Amino acid sequence: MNASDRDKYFFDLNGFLLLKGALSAVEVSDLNAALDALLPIQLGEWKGRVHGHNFADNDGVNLQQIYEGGAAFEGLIDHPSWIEKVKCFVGGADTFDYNHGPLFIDECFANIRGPGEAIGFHSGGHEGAKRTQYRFFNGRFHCGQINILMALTDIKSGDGATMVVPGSHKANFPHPDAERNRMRGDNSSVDDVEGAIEIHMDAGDAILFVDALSHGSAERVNPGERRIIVFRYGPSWGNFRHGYQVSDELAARLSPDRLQIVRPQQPLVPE
Ligand SMILES: O=C(O)CCC(=O)C(=O)O
Ligand SMILES: [Fe+2]
Repeated sequence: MNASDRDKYFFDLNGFLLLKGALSAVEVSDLNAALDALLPIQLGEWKGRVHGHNFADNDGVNLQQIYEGGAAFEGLIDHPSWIEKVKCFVGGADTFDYNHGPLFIDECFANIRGPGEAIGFHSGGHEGAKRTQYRFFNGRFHCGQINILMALTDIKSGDGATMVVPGSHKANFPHPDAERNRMRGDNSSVDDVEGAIEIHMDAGDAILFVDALSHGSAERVNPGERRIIVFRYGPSWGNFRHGYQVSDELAARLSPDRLQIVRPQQPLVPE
């Protein structure tokens, strides 16, 4: 679905959109079954081309390069619930940004998080990072990184919901509560950051957000696990965040449109 005028207004205002029912119940159950087949995974372990990884000690396990994990994940590369919106917000049509096509996925992973786990508060417009920037110029969006964060389980109060400070993609100053926490040596807690809201989701919902938005997650306090998948899209000249590469097997399986998004350029070398 294309970005509507309503999408554009609220994305510009808040830095995110909640896409209700982005994935069908069948898609959610296929994705969970495909994840079950990859789990458990240890840090540093490879399951085919899917890699066990974490960002920090307490934010759960990531299954990096999840689009390598089977057909269920391949459908997320250009999913109709978000791909046209992502193209609109990354933008760049008819400019040098489109040199190798519309998009590139620089990171995609599933994350499994249990009780006591969370991800700390990070990002914000004040950082000025080019890679993750929010930009609107001459009537068009030109964002550096648009994330699609999909819920594979219901994520409600106590489940460790994603938290955002609406509008913080345009912030010029660090959040004072984050600064206070940093001074205390605790840069992790999002729960006591004024203006941060939990985004509750049903399994199958997705959050579209520009990475410049200040965000993190509440700590999971409920038993059981929270499952999400994140795909990060930027312009086609981007590079992998972690240095993973697309396998020849995946490249051979994908349609030209999907391949363009995961590997916009073929290496150009002498025969
Ligand atoms: O785990 C979350 O809810 C937030 C994940 C996050 O920080 C991201 O996808 O950039
Ligand atoms: Fe993040």
